[in-house]
Amino acid sequence: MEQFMKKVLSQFGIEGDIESIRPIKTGHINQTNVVSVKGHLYTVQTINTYVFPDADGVMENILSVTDHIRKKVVAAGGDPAREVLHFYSTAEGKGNWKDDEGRQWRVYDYIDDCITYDIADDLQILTDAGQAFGNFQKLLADYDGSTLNETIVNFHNTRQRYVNMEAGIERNASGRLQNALPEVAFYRARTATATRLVDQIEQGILPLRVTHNDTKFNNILIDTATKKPLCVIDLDTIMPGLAAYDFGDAIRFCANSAAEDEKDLSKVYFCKDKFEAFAKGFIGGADGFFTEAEVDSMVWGCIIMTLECGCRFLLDYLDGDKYFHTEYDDHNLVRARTQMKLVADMEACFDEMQAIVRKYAN
Ligand code: GN1
Ligand code: MG
Repeated sequence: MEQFMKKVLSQFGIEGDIESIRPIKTGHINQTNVVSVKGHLYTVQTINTYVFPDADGVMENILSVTDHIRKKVVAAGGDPAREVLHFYSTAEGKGNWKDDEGRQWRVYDYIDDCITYDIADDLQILTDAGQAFGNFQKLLADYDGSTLNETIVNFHNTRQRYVNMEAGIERNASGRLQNALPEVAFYRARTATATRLVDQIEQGILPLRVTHNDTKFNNILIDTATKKPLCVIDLDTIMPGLAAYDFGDAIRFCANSAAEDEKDLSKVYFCKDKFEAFAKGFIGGADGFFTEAEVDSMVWGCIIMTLECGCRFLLDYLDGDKYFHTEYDDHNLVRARTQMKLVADMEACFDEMQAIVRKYAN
């Protein structure tokens, strides 16, 4: 492992003996290690090529977008070593290197003295995180989205996600459909809702922006000393998208009372106070950046991103756990159920959520 890691690092121009290797287990997709060389910490990751077949495209996007953001951080007098990820390039100028077994590697500086949260309890941190994710869209407002590679085709096309779910039900590749009939019925009953944002893009109601598309609360690094957001990470899915995708996916994750895979559903509920705290930062902090139609789409985004993620967990369960890392047999089904509980809770307080969003938009 150590010898091989050394070889990987040397592809990116980093030489020296490895002092330690520490795995990080937070994400559901890529494999990550923190590696120390001459006292410097590097994040060394293999890109999951089942999820991201076009690793070149992923890294082209990331190198270019981080470059764009770095210039803005410098111009604003910020610290580019801590406020934006710094990726290393190979001798050919690529951000990824393919080994003999076909694994795709990338390396970036590990940002120390910060923390990520899986569950958010501090409302002030939520407001700050909302502002940071909103600001991320602002930083990329002048970035030409048409130059980005589509790293996962139709990633947040919830209409297509539903088509995929139906195909998975039909295939029943894992033979586990019988265990998931109430879940299938729940998601199916919301097919009309699921297509709403896609319809509004096609109707020209909602503008496409450059969005992050995976705004889980643990994709933001919080400075340990100041407790303020430092840097947005996990940039694999930066693509043209809707403001409501980033807002909605963040709420799906951070306004949950419990973990995404909590088995005891009595512990899982939608937290209105957390929703409000995040909305205050994301929408209130954006100072009129979002259009009227975008403001109106935000709560729909929360419900639709939660439905979408839930139906993806359900599909993966039916397919036999091919996409998301799982730790036990029903892990994806458990995840699909927590998302259902959150959707039901949000449906019940839809009007209140709308009123909160409007309050901060004005
Ligand atoms: C995956 O990479 P990670 O763990 O932050 C997934 C997201 C899901 C999320 C659910 C590329 O995110 O879309 O919302 O799991 N990322 C990809 O936890 O599919
Ligand atoms: Mg990710």
